[in-house]
Amino acid sequence: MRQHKLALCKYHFLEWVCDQTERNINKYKLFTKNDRVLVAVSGGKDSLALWDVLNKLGYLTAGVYINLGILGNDLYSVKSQTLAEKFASDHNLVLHISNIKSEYGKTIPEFSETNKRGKSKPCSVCGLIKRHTMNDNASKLGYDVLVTGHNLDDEVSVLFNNVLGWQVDFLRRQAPFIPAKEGLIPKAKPFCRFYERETAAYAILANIEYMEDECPFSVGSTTIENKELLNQLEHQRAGTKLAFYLKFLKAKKDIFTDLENDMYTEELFPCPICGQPTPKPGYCTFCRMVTRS
Ligand code: Q46
Ligand code: ZN
Repeated sequence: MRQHKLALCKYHFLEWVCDQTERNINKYKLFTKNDRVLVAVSGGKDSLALWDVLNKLGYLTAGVYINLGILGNDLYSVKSQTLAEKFASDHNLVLHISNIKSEYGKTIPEFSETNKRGKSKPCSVCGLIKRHTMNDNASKLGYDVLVTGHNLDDEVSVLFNNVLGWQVDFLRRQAPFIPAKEGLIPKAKPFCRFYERETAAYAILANIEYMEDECPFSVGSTTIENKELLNQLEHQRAGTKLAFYLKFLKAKKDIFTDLENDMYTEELFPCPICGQPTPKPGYCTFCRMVTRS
């Protein structure tokens, strides 16, 4: 691991990932051993590796998997659900499953065809539905925190995009921990300091069976383009991505000096249908989309 100036054997690498995760959880005050932690599981390497690490560390975890109804040539949702279920049953863990088609009447590709948000690509509709459904599951089932497997490469790609567009509100809310807000459960990213290749190495070395195929809609996405650009920078100078992210977290405290009070600047109103906050009085974007489609 050039960026850390470390060379570890399999045993010590697995141990290092667990130790570093615990450090991140404590450093960013993500949750404690008394909290009920819901892991957002996609069937991919990051979320299953995260669930495995949290389980080994003795946290009280369960998983939530959302079947998006995305098929493509490799039956993406069918295979990824099977792998998430297999991991849960092999480790004797509870996995909650939501199915977008059965709950809201349409799959992600179908929503995207009938909604202007998704006309060019379903990712925008998909992101909105996933965020809503994850939050809904976590609060209805009484979990204390929702955790996701976002790694450093994911975080840096989003950060890069937010800086390019000077998306100030998004920059304000980009953090390893987002506290609760009325209608929103706290969210945490314990893997935010791990490079993607480290989470992949963990999943392989820990013998986790994960979904290797990417979602068919991820091809040509901005996230992937950003990751390629940032990989070139990292290749020229090891540690660039980690420094970019950590220096951002430090600078944020100077830029947004009122951050301690609230991560949200705008006034928010509860949606009369789902109760989740929305910037304008009335139905939230999710409920408008689902009731109209
Ligand atoms: S699952 Fe959904 Fe991703 Fe597929 S449709 Fe796009 S957002 S790429 S993480
Ligand atoms: Zn709503």
